[in-house]
Amino acid sequence: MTINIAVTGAAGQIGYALLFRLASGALAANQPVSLRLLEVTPALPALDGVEMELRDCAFPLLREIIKTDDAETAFADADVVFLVGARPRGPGMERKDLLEANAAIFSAQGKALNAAAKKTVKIIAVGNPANTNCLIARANAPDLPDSAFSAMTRLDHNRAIAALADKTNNPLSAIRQVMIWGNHSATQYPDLHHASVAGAAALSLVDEAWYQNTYIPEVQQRGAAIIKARGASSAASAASAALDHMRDWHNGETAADDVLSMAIVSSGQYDISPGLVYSYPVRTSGGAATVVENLPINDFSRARMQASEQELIEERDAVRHLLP
Ligand code: NAX
Repeated sequence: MTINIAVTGAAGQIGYALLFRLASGALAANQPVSLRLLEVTPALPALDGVEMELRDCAFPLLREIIKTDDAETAFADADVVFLVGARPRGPGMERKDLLEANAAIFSAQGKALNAAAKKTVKIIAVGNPANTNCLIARANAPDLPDSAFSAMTRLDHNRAIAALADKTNNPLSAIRQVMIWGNHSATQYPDLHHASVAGAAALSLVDEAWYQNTYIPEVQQRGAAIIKARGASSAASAASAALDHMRDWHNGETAADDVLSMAIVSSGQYDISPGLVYSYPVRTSGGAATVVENLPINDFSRARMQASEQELIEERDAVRHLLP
């Protein structure tokens, strides 16, 4: 059966890195793909060019490309939705202005998802501020379950694994149970207290000062470092992480000795305020993502988890007047 995949912001740089992999069948092996691409009206000509390139790849699984500036058309019968398009911070824009501009976009898209997507849809918010954009879309889609919504911290998770493998001189496959808590922002908490490297506790292999003063800030600030080096924000790695997130959720089975990081609608796990879109350690199975509960949390971790929660509460409160 064809999988209907909607991508917003499809003519942007993450879109450009994501669409070709989706069209090649990287999300669901051997499943025919219908791509539904949403853009703002002025970007539709650029999207025509992307469509030409997609067609020129002659991907055998790519059965249909729909380009539109209408959200309901893009989300009609969607199985999987990548909410990538968002308003970037413009000159002189305050954080609050940015939150409000995105609240308008994600309210409208939440309503369109509610009206048009399959009830079994899986949605990932990538566009920033990703967690709060997801919360806004969720609030505007009363007929969809909480479990339909997620926001991306998989790029942070992948960065955290890669940095630990590098530091300990081990292959990526030796790393287990690295996790990101909280917001996809500089308050995110990359937690190594449960992580292992080739079976040994990660924190027994690295210096505590390195973990606290180098590793944590480097993972938190990796996006800024890439902008500084490349003159543009992460695109290929972000697209790759979005694909990892959705592939594992859609039809992956997380190993019993590992976790993934995914921001989901909290139902209060680890005493986080219910309703916030908060990144947790999860395992996926049978198309569902479940928070890994009952991990012991020490004071160091608790303080960082709460600081990120506090930031998410402030973001939510800044747009509360726009929520239904
Ligand atoms: P670009 O500016 O290249 O592309 C964004 C595209 O979205 C543009 O083509 C724009 O026309 C479109 N767009 C804007 N409003 C729209 C709307 N209402 N409906 C449909 N399309 C709309 O940005 P890009 O580099 O692709 O990044 C996209 C988003 O991902 C940004 O918000 C960025 O901050 C965010 N990121 C999130 C990451 C994460 O880990 N969660 C990491 C990477 C990235 O920074």
